[in-house]
Amino acid sequence: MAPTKTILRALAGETLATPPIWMMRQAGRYLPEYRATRAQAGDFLSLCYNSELAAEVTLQPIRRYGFDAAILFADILLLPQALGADLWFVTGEGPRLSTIQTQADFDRLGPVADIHETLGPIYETVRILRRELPQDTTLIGFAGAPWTVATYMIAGRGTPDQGPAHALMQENTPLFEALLDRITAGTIDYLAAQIEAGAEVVKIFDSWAGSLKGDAFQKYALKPAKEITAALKTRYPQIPVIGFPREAGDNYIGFAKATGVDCVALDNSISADWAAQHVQVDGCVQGNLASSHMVTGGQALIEDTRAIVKAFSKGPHIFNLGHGITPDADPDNVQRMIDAVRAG
Ligand code: 1CP
Repeated sequence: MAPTKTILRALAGETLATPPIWMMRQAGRYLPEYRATRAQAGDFLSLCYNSELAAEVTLQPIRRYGFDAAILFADILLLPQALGADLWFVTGEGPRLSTIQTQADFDRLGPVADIHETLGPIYETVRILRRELPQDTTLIGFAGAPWTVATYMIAGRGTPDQGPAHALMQENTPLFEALLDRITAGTIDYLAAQIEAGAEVVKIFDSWAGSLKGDAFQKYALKPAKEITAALKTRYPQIPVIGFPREAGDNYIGFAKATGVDCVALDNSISADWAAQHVQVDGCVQGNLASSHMVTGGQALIEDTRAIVKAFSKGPHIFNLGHGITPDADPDNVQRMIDAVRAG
């Protein structure tokens, strides 16, 4: 049966007169209603694991803006926690994890089969959302890509250059690859469980793909994305997969074909015209608007929004930002962007 929801139609390769729209980090600190629910939950991780409240913050931007898709409220770092890493968030700084530097550190991780014990509440959030979302809103599940997740597991925190992960890759390649394999297997099971619970699309966030060059990009960004996509397609051939190899540059070219993903999400370091010519030729694209426009607004926001809609108008396209909206964004600028997209 052909899909009827606009996001699913675009993902199936249809060119729509108006692109459907959602926004990375659409549930987040720029919204006063999110801040209120987060305060009620206590802290960020308690919010992720409280299915009722996590569903509530997922629904908030749908109620406010009527986006065409909702993205499950969770975090890419829940999988490492489910695999046995310690995880906590330092207010004002970001995530902290126990580090993986040695074989002994790796050996302390648990088996993939055990992840569902920790992640059960996330699947419950998905089930609540499928009941409560408007009929025409698509529910997107997600996970981090193995490389991006590994950068946090190795360093124990976010790093500007992913130095510790690159160092382990050089100095102990077998250990690095064993970790990547463990995360890949966990990601397949995690996304499969999200699909079983009701996710209609899944997205793989490789936020740090841009620091992998040449052969390393092939081995550690492209290959795991291909493995995850192939495993999911075997079990759920009708579920579309979105890949986001952020800042991949020329490696965006051919990424969809090489991995089997149905859509490639684009950051804003490349031009929409370039991406239309080199990436959209292979299928649906998503993204590209600089998230800084959500802070600064004005005529530049309207012009860039229109330019992206126009550049991608000859093929399948889902409107989105090039990266997550930031806490200092003005919620009114989000409405201005949506109006500019829908006004055509
Ligand atoms: O204080 C808060 O309320 C926490 C801020 C926050 C939020 C709203 C974090 C901490 N995670 C999230 C939710 C989140 N994270 C979603 C939910 C759905 C939505 O988009 O609305 C998603 C998809 C993510 C994915 C995520 N988490 C990524 C990949 C996408 C990206 O932004 O590049 C990454 C790298 C993370 C790690 C993470 N989680 C949170 C922070 C601050 C970070 C980045 C840490 C760092 O690198 O320093």
